[in-house]
Amino acid sequence: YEEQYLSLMRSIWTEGAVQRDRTGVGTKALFGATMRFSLADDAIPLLTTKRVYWKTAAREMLWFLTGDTNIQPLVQQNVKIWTDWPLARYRRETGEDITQDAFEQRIVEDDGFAAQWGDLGPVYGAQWVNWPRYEATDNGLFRRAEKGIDQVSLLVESLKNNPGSRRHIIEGWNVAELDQMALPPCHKTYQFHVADNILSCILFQRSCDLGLGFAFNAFSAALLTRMLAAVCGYKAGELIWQGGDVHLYLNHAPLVEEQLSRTPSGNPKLKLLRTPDSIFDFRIDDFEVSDYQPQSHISAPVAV
Ligand code: THF
Repeated sequence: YEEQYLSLMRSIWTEGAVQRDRTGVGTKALFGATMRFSLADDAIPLLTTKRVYWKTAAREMLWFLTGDTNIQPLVQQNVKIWTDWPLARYRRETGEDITQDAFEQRIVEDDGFAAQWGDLGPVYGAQWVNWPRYEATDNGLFRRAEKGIDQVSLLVESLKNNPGSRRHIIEGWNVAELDQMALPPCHKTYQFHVADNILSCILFQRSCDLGLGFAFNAFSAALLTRMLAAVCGYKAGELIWQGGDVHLYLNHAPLVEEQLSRTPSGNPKLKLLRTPDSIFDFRIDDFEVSDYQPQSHISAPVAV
């Protein structure tokens, strides 16, 4: 299954068009790609050609499900993959030349500081479980309703009660709020499908950092599918991954060259050790990865 990934990486590296992107780093990109990963018998798309810190991705997914958009609970768990964006804003707006470590320490220790500087705006979690609704007031104006739409709960209900539906969707692309987000959602649409008691997922991401983010995005979507299948009493079938602008950052050349020289090794498995009643009650210890003997980690800078 990992050959699909390596072959997409090779195509982009050899045939991709050089793009000047938002971050200024520059990429090679192709538009429109699909990969299919089986989730049957506990199979999980976890790259073996480099070590992927899957617990970081799992913690991030659990954080999305809480609806939180502040990085504080992530940093508390030593998950630092979202720090760059609040850190860049802090440096820009205060002019202070703070290190990442010092910034993260303040985020953890000072709740007021975290509230002011740690929030990413209404990103994934906010849209997933609290998509804003508006209600009319007596004077003909509209105000934001206290409770938004919980897409995740609605999804679980529809998967259980109306499996044949073609509307099993979680959408992150709230057009009206894009300008308030630190970053508009990359993995923006998840569609689920039930056939013969088997749950599958299509993840569409508008933009994919194939060298760094993909490993997380694919594992996370597979994990979410497994969690949903367990809670709804289905088996998991397939993750179909679709990308719009799929790119390799030009400064990821060492990673790309190294990873393309490696051969996939083994078929990792993911076990859910416990199935809570609610999709919101999974904990990190409920996830166990086995048969994972990846090759060494390859570090690469993240473009902010
Ligand atoms: N921006 C860019 N340029 N790339 C991305 O992958 C990305 N994301 C999220 C939002 N914006 C993005 C952030 N997610 C890592 C992993 C996921 C991220 C950001 C960074 C990362 O650095 N991973 C390293 C180390 C992991 C660790 O420290 O645990 C790795 O080697 O995997 C994609 O959704």
